Amino acid sequence: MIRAVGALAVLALATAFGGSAQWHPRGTTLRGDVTGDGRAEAVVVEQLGHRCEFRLAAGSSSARVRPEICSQKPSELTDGPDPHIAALADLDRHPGLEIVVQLGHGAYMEFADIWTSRDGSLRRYAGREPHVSYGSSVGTGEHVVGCGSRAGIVLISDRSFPPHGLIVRRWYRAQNLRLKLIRTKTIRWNSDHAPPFPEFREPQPFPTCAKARAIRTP
Ligand SMILES: [Ca+2]
Repeated sequence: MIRAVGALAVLALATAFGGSAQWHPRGTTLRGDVTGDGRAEAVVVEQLGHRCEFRLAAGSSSARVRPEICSQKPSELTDGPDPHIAALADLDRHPGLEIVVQLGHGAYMEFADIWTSRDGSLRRYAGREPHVSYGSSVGTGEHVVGCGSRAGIVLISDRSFPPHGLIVRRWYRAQNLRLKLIRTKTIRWNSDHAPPFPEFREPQPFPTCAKARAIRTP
């Protein structure tokens, strides 16, 4: 009896001082072959208790993720969906799917980073953060991201709405843990209909090459 009471007291102390914080899943767990060995891993963003501490976990590998929401909009962590795994997509020509980690959102846009597995560890693509954004509004136009018709090409397009409608399509080569801009093309587009390009399909991001994606919560 005394031992049980003692254990309860230790548990109460641990809870009071935050010692009981556990890593727990945030958002949907996706499954896909991230390492390229032909077997699917469980891929998820985990949070430490209620703290602004996150990690990306894929199978037995994990890596810390530090979304800017921690410094910019920490109050949204309590009930918002950020961050989470948005999609597993085939982006480069290296075996294994890339991991699209949604980091946060604005009024109409979502922002995501790209991670991949190399030699048993998770590596973030180099370059600006976030790597991709997607969404649309009357004010800002539409911003989408998909894959090109050839393997290893990421296609990011911006569309401004009529009466001065334009579509700017940008092709990037996904190589050596970077997205490198290789081509830009601007097209006039004054129709109210969706542009006839595959990267504009839904759901975003990567409608053309996502192998698994999180179910969007309303
Ligand atoms: Ca890959």
